Amino acid sequence: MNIPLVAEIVGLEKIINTDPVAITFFIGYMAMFASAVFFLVERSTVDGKWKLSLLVSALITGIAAIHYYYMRDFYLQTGQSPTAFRYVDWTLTVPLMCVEFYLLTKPFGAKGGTLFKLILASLVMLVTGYIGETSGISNNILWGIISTLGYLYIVYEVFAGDIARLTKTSDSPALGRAMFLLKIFITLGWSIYPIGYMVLPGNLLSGAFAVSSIDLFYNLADAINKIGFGLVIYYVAVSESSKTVAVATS
Ligand SMILES: *C/C=C(C)/C=C/C=C(C)/C=C/C1=C(C)CCCC1(C)C
Repeated sequence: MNIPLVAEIVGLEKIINTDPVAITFFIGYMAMFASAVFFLVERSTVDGKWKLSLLVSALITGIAAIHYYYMRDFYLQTGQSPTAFRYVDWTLTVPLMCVEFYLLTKPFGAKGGTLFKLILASLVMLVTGYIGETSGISNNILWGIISTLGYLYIVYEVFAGDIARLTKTSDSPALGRAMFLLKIFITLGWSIYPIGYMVLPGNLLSGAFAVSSIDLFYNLADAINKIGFGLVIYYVAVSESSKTVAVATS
């Protein structure tokens, strides 16, 4: 049997009480879990074509909740979080966010090709980002730049490419408002990640922040982006569904 030493317990308690990174792992886990339950339950209150969008929101937050469950534990035991957990999570959830863009614009003519381009760009962004974070100091700026090209391509698609065009021709005010908010998420919200990356040793902002761990950036960004993104889609789904009810009863 493995009885922990008193010193170990005191150490753990100190981490939980005073380390902001540890606290954000806990909050992140609970918030993601609660959101997944919320989106799943609310699925039954929206119209047919929105049910899939809410299911995808539940998957995004649910996948993150499970990763946070493990990352939180690992962090408490070791004071670190493996880069791989983080990137496995993103490699599943960011393409699912691309699916959300596709589903939102599909009723207005989005094609599979658009989805494919978005997913490909997100994979380029994440695979090169992972190489940059794990391959050491000497090349992480270069890989970060390549990764940023993938990111900028997604921004381009949403602001000026297929997604923007379909939103414009959709004449749906709810979709217009949702896209406006989602644009804020992918520019301001998503930019937290490359900023966190640039604080890594050897990178452009190294030493600029007195934050010991890049995980603080990533935890905050994940909570904002995954839950906020899902709530925006929930908002469109609810407003579009109530429109159908209004038409049906008038
Ligand atoms: C739920 C997770 C999300 C929305 C993750 C998004 C991640 C990014 C936008 C990451 C971007 C990166 C760059 C643009 C350059 C440096 C490397 C990355 C992967 C941190």
